[in-house]
Amino acid sequence: MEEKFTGSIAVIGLGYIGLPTAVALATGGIEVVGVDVNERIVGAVARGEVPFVEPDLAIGLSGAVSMERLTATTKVPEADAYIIAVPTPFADDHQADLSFVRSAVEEVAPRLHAGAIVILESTSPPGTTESVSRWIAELRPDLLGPHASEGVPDYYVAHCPERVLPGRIMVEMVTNDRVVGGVTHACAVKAAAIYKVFCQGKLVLTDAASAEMAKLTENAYRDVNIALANELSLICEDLRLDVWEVIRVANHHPRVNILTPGPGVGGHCIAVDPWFIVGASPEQSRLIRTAREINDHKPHHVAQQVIRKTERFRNPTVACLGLTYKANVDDLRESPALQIVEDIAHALPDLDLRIVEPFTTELPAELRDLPNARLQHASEAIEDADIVVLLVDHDHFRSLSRNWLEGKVVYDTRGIWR
Ligand code: SAJ
Repeated sequence: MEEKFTGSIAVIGLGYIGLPTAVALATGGIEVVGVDVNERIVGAVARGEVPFVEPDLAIGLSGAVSMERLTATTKVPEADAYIIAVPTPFADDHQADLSFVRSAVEEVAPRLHAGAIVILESTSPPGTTESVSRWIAELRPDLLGPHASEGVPDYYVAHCPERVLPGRIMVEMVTNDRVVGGVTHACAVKAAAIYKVFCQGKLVLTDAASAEMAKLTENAYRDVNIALANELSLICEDLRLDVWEVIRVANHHPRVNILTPGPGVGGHCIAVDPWFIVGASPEQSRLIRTAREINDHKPHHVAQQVIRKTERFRNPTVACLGLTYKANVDDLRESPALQIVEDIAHALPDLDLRIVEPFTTELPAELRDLPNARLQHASEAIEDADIVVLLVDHDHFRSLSRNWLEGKVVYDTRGIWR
């Protein structure tokens, strides 16, 4: 394996993955330039301020900025390595939208010098990294790409998917094993030298397409397992059984570990990535597609259940606790809780709807125009409520007094108040 990397690095995309990666590299002594098209994010990072909630990121960022190891800009600079960590959303047909990756490559290509490496971190369908190598070759016909020859190329390209868990990013970025997939083996070796700067886990070298597919497989594995838990919750509801009790007991088997049912699966990873597999091989992806459908249906089911519970009351007040996609993060992307609140509000426009979300100070755009929805503290919202719906298992909600729930209809989608 190559010696530790000592050159300069540009990290393109300062989101949930790009920014922590930039901070980890800068903390490891590398000169890092963070790049983003969003001037507000660039301004915040340049001042050493974190634009989103993630434990331990703020301290790392302010240290890296004050030591002048990390700077931020909207323009891609010349660097020895480029890490692309931009979003790869899916289009309406569930195919991956690679336009942000393409734009990043178009910014990088003119500045690429001989011997530089381009690493794609964004989750992508198999073949994307090789496409990046080809796109660069089209934009820079003067350079020989690694896909084109077995000889020494002018630039290197690799895929190093991130696997960090939001809420534990700064820990897992250092301790997790890291998959490093090269367009050629030399590309993987060169990329691995960069991750060696901060990664204490194993660096697992492979080819680029296997790395891409492995990343998608990891999230599909979790999605399928959560879908089993969510399907069990529907079955148990139908059979009037307590799903939490059933799972608790079943999990005493030495080879059974059923995950936790909930209001659905959100976030920008597990709710998205399995679709890239379905998009790449639609005929063969039956289980993965079904799991996605089960998890995507769950928020609508929860909303219907809440609507049914309101029928017992003349002018009910409903308190919904939590909007984010999971506990203790401020991220609303693909959030089932948000979907549920939207479903309820649209079905019952006159409902007195109280929303509690400790990680925000204002309602998101999707809910702002609803005349009867308001953001409140837990105590006020619960006090006035006839029905309390727990949607996110934030620590804040776990610590609430159970006495507050007395006399209320309680619908706990996370099973924390059993
Ligand atoms: N959820 C359940 N039941 C469970 C576990 C999770 O309903 O038993 C729900 C959560 O509430 C949330 C969603 O699933 O809505 C996803 O949450 P998560 O904590 O399982 O995962 P993410 O999306 O925050 O992060 C995942 C991780 N992937 C895996 O664990 C395989 C992380 O390691 C990846 O780096 C990340 O996706 C990513 O960026 O791909």
